[in-house]
Amino acid sequence: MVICIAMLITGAPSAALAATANERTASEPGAPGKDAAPKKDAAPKKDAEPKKDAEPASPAPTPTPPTPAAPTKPESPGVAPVAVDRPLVAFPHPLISEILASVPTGPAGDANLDGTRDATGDEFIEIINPHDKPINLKNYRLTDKSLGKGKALSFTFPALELQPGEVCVVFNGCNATIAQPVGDAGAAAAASPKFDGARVFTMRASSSRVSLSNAADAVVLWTPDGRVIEIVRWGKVDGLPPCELTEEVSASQNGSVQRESLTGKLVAHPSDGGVSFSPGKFGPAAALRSAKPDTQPPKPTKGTAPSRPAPSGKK
Ligand SMILES: [Ca+2]
Ligand SMILES: [Ca+2]
Repeated sequence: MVICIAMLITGAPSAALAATANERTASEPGAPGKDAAPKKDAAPKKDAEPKKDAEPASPAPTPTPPTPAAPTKPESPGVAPVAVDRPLVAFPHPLISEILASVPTGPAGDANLDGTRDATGDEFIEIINPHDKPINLKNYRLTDKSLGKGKALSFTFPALELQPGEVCVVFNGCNATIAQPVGDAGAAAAASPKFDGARVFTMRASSSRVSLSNAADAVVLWTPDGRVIEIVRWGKVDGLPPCELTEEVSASQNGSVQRESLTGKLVAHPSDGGVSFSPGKFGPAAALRSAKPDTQPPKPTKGTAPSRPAPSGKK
């Protein structure tokens, strides 16, 4: 009675009281009303019975724990496979691995080892074969930002098969007398022991104006059919064609930029005893050179390598 009166007299508190009342009723055993209705809904035990009948026919799916994946790591890898990521350029294109545009001053700048430091003649572009198969450089072309127009820097390779990981250096060559063996646009030469066994070329630049600008320029690599496949640029350069592999490097180098790995960026060459370039030498490619694709076992596929050896008897 008291509760009823309160509900009638007050507004908001009545709701609270009502709620309390409802809760009380709901929790009270045997209370009629709401409890009855849900029971009706849940009541149909008939549904459960057919299930019983069906049980023998199709036993309830036992929650089968997924078979734990067998460890994919080989326990004892005999020979460590050469881990080579997908090259930055598609096969069969070469990849620029180092550029020396800013020749250091003094004797330390004699990159082509002809005994004289020359701001133009000692410039070089180093390329490698980043693939696991040989490539041929015939008619690939290197230019600067002028894209080979006019009397600007341009060098077209003669036929030369580069083995996987093999390095090739193209010196500007202006006023230079580079030690043999050295090739040019007419013909390639044998590997040069003076340059870490690389294939060495000279552009035979006819003038010191045919050179790479220290402040702003680009090295552009062209395919034999005239497509641009790689651009390395520095400083403010306009008019370069679009190219998927366009890399911007710092213009202010007193030395070269070299790739930090086969698939890495071009970064300032570490200064090794005061020498901040390394024509013909590209350490990361050594792994490719030592790999012998023909005799290598099939490359393990990431994550899916079977742990059990395949049956060897059956064909
Ligand atoms: Ca020199
Ligand atoms: Ca190098």
